[in-house]
Amino acid sequence: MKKLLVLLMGVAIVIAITACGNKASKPADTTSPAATTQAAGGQNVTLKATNFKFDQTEYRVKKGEPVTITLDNSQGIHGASIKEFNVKLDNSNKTFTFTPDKTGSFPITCSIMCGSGHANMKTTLIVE
Ligand SMILES: [Cu+2]
Repeated sequence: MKKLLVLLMGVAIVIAITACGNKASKPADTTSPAATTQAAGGQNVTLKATNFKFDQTEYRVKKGEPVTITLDNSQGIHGASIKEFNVKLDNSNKTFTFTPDKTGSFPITCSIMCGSGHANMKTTLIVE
């Protein structure tokens, strides 16, 4: 009888180890989509707009890597335009992704007549 018990326990241990092995392989599967997302992440620029300026005097990005640019109107209603890269953002089109193919300084201007400070509402995109 004792021998049978030992045998059953042995089988139980083998099953337990096998079950654990299956569990251990699952987290490895779930990490792979996250790694893919990171690789495709690229560069993110957020233009935070208030009356009547953007939150930074310049925004730096790298040439040849995708840039996702987002307009965040935290005060007033503004637009953002970068003519060189055909970027036009406003409240109905807040995000745009492009890949800068040249280096330099490119003006970012407000594209909506937002009020008295509109003409001075400018900043710069610097591509390095
Ligand atoms: Cu404006």
